[in-house]
Amino acid sequence: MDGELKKKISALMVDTGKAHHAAFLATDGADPDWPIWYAGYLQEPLGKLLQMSFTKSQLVYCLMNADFERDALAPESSWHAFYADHFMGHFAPADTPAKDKLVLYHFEGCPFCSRARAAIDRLGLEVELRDIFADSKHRDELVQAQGRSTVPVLRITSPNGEERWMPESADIVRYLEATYG
Ligand SMILES: N[C@@H](CCC(=O)N[C@@H](CS)C(=O)NCC(=O)O)C(=O)O
Repeated sequence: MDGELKKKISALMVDTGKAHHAAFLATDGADPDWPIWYAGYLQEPLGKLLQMSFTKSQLVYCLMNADFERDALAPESSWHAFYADHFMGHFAPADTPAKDKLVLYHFEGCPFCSRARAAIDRLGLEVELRDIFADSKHRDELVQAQGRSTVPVLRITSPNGEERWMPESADIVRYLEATYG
């Protein structure tokens, strides 16, 4: 997670806490509806830090969740750091987006395969090459999935394990260019 962003959100929480206390001085900060007040104060600056827009209701919901979770899981923790973690866990973009795993079934002397390999090189992609003549296991996998051994075929496995098999060199090149170009 982004340490700088966490520091900024944490500081914003401290600031919000102070402003709330000043607004509710008469009750020494006591305010049963504090999430509503916090949501109004946080809406704009938190949206800027996380680069997204929130409705007040979303913030009220998140603040209440953070409060329940902290009480249940880490009552001794620093509240502002806990809230910062909570907001980042739910809303900050991941540092590295999950990537599809790419495997190309091919063989050396195949002109259609060399088109696909050239696109992979041009785009600097990490693709596992499986030569169907160098290892009969690769050929068997391909026939099992496609019902025939025509190459090239690109196997795309998404982070959730979903698999897609793409034959046709022109389709493969188009797909790679469109996705990674
Ligand atoms: N239209 C296909 C043609 C692929 C093709 O003909 N591949 C040849 C090798 S260059 C092949 O695998 N032939 C053996 C077979 O079809 O089993 C493409 O562009 O990918």
